[in-house]
This record gives sequence, C-alpha cells and structure tokens, in this order.
Amino acid sequence: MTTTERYEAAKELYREIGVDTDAALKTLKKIPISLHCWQGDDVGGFDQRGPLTGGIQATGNYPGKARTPEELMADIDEVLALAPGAAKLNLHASYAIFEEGKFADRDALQPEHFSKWVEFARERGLGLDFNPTLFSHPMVKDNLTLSSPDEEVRAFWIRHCQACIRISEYFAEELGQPCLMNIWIPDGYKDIPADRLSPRKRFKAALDQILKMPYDKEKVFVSLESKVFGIGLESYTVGSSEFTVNYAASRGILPLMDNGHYHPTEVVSDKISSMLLFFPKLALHVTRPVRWDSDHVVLFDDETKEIAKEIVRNDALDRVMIGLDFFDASINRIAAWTIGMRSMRKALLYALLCPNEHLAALQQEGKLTEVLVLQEELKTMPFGAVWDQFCEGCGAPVRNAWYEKAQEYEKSVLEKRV
Ligand code: RNT
Ligand code: ZN
Repeated sequence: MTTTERYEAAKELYREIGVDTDAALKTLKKIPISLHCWQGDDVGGFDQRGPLTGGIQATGNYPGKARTPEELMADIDEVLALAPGAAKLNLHASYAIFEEGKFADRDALQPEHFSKWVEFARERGLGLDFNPTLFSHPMVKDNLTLSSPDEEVRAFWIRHCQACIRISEYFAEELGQPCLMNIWIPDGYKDIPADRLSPRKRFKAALDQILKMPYDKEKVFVSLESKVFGIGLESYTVGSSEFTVNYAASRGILPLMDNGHYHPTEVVSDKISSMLLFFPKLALHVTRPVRWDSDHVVLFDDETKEIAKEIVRNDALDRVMIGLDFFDASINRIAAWTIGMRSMRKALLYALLCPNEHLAALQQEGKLTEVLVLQEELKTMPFGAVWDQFCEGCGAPVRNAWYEKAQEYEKSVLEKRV
C-alpha cells in the first residue's frame, strides 16, 4: 500500500470520531518549533575554549561534533532536511562568529557578530531566537552572574544581556519575525545558603536594569527561565520558579518553563493552562529529564504528548512558543536532534488528532468513564499513517528513511571530522 492509500484509510477512521485529518496536517505544517543550535556541539559555542559551566552537563563522547560555524550550519541543514514542518533557529550568544583577530567579549557583542547567522536564516526562511550566555565564561564568579555581590560581575552581565536585546532586535528586523530572547542564569549555591533573599534582590534589580533599555516589544519577546537546581548548585537557585513567574508577571515579559526544571513528579503539561490564564504568551523548553535535569533527547512520550495537547486544545498555538533544549553527546548528534524535532512534531500531530471538543464535553457532563475509554482508544488509532503522509507531503523522509540519510551524512561528513 502506498502512503496515500494508508492515509485515506486512516482518514476515514478519524472522520468517524469527528477528527479532520486534512485540517490537522495543514495546521501542523505551520507550527514553528525552535531548533536549539547547541545540540550540535555539546553547548560548546565559538567564543571560548573552556569547559561547559553553569551546572549543566553534556555527557558522552560520540565522534563528529561540529567544531566551526560552517560545520554547525551544515549539520543544522541536515536536520532541517530530515525533520518536516516550520522551524526557527535558536542561538546562544556564545555562537558569535568573529572575523579573524576581531574577538569581542560577551559584554561587547554586536549585531555584526551574528550577521552570518542572519544570512543563514534568511536563505532558509527561518526566524531566529536568542539567548544571552551567562555560563562558560571567566566572569561567572563563584557560580554567580546577575545575582553576584560583586558589582563588576553584575555590571558585566547586565551589559551582556542588553547587548543581546539589541542583537535580538536586529534579528527580528532583518528576518521580519519576532525574536524570543530567553534569559537563564545558573546562579545558585551547592549547600544551604545563609541568605536566600539578597541574591534574589540583586537579580531582580539587575533584570530591571536590563529591561530599562528601550527596545521594540513587538519585535523582541524577553522571557525568563526558572530552574530548581544545577550540578554543584543543589541547594538553592536564585531564579526559582516563584521568582521567575512573579518577575515575568509583574514586568510584562514571558515566563519560560523547561520541563527538566521542576521537582520529579511535577509536570509542565499541568502548568500550561494556569499560565495561559495569566500571561498573553509563554515559552517552553521541551526536554526530557531522566532522574535529573539530564537533557535527554525529546521522545514521542506521554509527557511530550500531554504538553502538546495542552497547547492545541486550549487554542494556544500562537501563544506558546515551543523550543527544544537537550544535548546528548553519547549518540549521533544529527540523529539526536532529528529524533527530538520529529518527536515534538509527532506530539503536536497527536494532539491535533484528538477529538478535543468532544472529550471536553464528556468531562463537562461528568462522563468520566467515556473520557478514559476514548483516550485509550485514541492510542491505537492509525496515527502512523497520518504522520507518514505528513512527512511525504513535506518532502521529508518517511519512517526510518531519515536515519538512512543521517547515516550517509555520518559516513560522508561526520566521520571525516577528526
Ligand atoms: C539550563 C537551561 C538552559 C540551557 C541552555 C543551553 O538548565 O535549561 O536553557 O540548557 O540555555
Ligand atoms: Zn532550558
């Protein structure tokens, strides 16, 4: 049977439960997923050669990681060819590209240091998102940045974040799409702090200082990401969930939820509806924590599906900015990236193929047995046939054909990087 024949049969079965698969595919294609550049080189970046700091870790030593902007761009191209649907590219400030002998430190970054990325994005019709990089740098002192008691340290990172707002605005202007600029700081303490308030007070004042600079709020959406702990920062993080949500709400910026940044039984899928009631827009880092904030590759698993359902059935596709955030150095990085992209897209399709209004009505009527029955039946509907049709329609590899391509790329490109 051809992909289309299988799709036609599946379409009929979905029609019987009130789901329009054609409409779902049309919507799915347009949902942008922001692809994080840092899976390609284990969060290395191009502006320094030191270790990855900030309490995050990319574990593994799989060969073939990108070492230069050209290599990283080629790898991103490969992933974009293997993963169907609209994308944005998410850059970190540490991926600045300097002309020979023209290094600029983080607090002196300029739009010109990202002009190659803009060119890359423009040629591919991609929007860009951005992140100041407040880790892997000598001005991170005692694991502190914007909350440091050292005024010089704080001032350096304030200048860095302001430079990043200017660069984000440049991205939006050049590419005609808003840029999400996410601030995440690693700041925290390994052991029980004597004073939890002062670092948070300083962080709050520093953020206020950053946001004082004028910028176009239609073009740059600043978000703030929370975190519950980091490696070596187990007892306290300055940018906790309460801090970031309250800060974002009071200052009119976006909260960003990373699903690796909560206590183990807390789920982001349950938080989205509450956030939607109080914020016009919010941002996500979709990742997969395994026992800790391990940033494993995103899979088509229950929580990813549940996150997608919350976005789709609450009619929030244009209010929730979906970005990926994982970095696995133990497997083929192109495959890691592609699995994550395809899985997030599959989760969105799964959500679009649920009879959401009907399910909500059943719940409203108190027919909770029927809700459970239907939810379980949905799991064995011919989802795969619809997904395959989507891939084929987008000109992307169908089923495992993507991995054959990834293996060819590994042989012809990655294995030569020694
Ligand atoms: C760290 C945060 C943060 C980083 C990236 C590289 O725990 O999740 O988003 O992963 O900025
Ligand atoms: Zn994150």
